[in-house]
Amino acid sequence: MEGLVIKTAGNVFLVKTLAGDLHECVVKGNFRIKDLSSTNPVAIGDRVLIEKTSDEQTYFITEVLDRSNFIVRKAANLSKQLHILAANIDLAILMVTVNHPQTHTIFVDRFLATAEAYRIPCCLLFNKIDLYGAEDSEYLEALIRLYESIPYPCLKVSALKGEGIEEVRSLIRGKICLLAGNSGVGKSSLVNRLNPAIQTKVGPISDYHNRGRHVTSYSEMFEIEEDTYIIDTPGIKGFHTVDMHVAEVGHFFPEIFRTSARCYYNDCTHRHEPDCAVLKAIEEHRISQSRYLSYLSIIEDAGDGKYRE
Ligand SMILES: Nc1nc2c(ncn2[C@@H]2O[C@H](COP(=O)(O)OP(=O)(O)OP(=O)(O)O)[C@@H](O)[C@H]2O)c(=O)[nH]1
Ligand SMILES: [Mg+2]
Ligand SMILES: [Zn+2]
Repeated sequence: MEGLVIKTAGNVFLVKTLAGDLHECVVKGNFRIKDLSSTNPVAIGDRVLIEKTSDEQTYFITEVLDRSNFIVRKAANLSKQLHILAANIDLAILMVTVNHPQTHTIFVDRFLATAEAYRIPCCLLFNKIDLYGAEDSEYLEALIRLYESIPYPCLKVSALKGEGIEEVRSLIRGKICLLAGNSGVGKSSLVNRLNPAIQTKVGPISDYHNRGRHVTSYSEMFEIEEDTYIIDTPGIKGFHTVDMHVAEVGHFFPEIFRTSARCYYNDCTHRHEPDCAVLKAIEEHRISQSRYLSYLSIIEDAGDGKYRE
């Protein structure tokens, strides 16, 4: 029987079959995914085959079907192993707040570049629009102009007041979505708003630096409606690519990538090279300075082992 893994707890996996039944499953024997050294063989979002055991009590996962994509973090155990956070993501949604708490563009751009590296389509959801004064709103509109030009779809919502929620609903319909964003931006509030039966825990923002603390401490897939799931991630700490080469970083900034076709050097890194079309575009304000600074910051990380030169 084929099913979808919607929850994991230790070695037990909750699988929803195509017929809509729920079964708790365990992994059969010494089961490994080829070419991947990960601490978990099965992750939420995996499509699996399951089989009933002869005692008719438990179900075994006998096979993990090919993944269209998956996201990883480094395992906590200091080894080189990876931990698969989720698989088969149709859409990554980054929730951003201009204020309460403030989301920095460098954080947004790193997330977008990472999603590009994983080949996951991405959109931006600007939350808490009910709170913004004139200055915040002006900044918000500038951000939307910037990101829509790249282009990343942008939506404005208020999870609290319900504004923009129907647009979110049609955006996510029929998809497995990853919902990410800084702590306190309102991810759990949005999930609860989309499906009030869920009522995942929402927390107050701590006063400390107006940054919020992590209320949601594990990943889970919430069924918003039939065939529509949201994975509410606890912040996105630890969500990074483990394999971004300096020469590749530009590939994950679509506007930089497009422009780089006109750079003199094929392997131009758009820093000091002569006849660089990207540097020229920045001078002429066709590529945003803030995106370029984010690009540089990822490249500069190559030194600390997070990304490789
Ligand atoms: N004014 C306003 N407050 C909101 C909105 N959405 C969420 N909040 C509040 O922001 C705070 C944090 O919301 P959560 O939904 O817990 O945030 P989260 O992103 O899930 O946070 P973590 O689980 O820590 O990652 C709560 O006090 C919410 O009531 C909104 O649209 N407007
Ligand atoms: Mg939460
Ligand atoms: Zn260049």
